Amino acid sequence: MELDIRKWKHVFKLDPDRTLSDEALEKVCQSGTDAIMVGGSSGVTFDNTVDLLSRIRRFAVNCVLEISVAEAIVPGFDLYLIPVVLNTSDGQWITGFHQQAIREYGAMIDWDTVIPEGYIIMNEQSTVAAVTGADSSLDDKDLAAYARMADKLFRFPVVYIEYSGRFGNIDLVKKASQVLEEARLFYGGGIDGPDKARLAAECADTIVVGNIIYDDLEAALATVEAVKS
Ligand code: 1GP
Repeated sequence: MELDIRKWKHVFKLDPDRTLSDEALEKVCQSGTDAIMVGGSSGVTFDNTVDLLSRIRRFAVNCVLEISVAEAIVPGFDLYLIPVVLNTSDGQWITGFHQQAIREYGAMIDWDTVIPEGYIIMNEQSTVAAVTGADSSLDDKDLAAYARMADKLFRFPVVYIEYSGRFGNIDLVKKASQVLEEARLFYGGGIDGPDKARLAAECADTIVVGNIIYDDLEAALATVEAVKS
């Protein structure tokens, strides 16, 4: 198991608020993916996060939490990914919630396990865009500027281009990827099988596969092989 995110090509994102059978979870965890990311945009609680973590821990796979609400910060994950939404004017999603969580738990945090993500939300119809008030009407230059800002100004180790629920404009993603020098590019959104997985992996370092796990498990599993072979 490689805990170095710079080596990850493929990640499955599981939503604690959705139901997955034990059999499906076993296939996801044993698929050869580099990590399971636990996270969601709504309905994430401490209890459903603990429950999912304990089920995933039956398998030898990296398991990381992408934090969306402070109440659902559960100890015991390998890493904690902290989204900082760049394309919102709502400061709560940039520093507000983060400051409150650090005020509460700052002294207890093992900072070696914390990875900030410069988050750029590109699907205006997604739950995450609605929740964070993101302005997703970005052209190629806007997106590249956010990516460069994340990389060079804030030095985020990860830039996450999030199209959650819809496959993105790969030309835009490619242009953003070209300006990155240090940061890893995570891409997520609408990957529903091996073809889109390959397309996204052509410009992103790491692809994140979510929804399709719940809709078509075999197609989801095929995305691993597509980007690893
Ligand atoms: C969502 O980026 C992930 O946060 C994956 O997106 O659910 O559309 O695969 P999908």
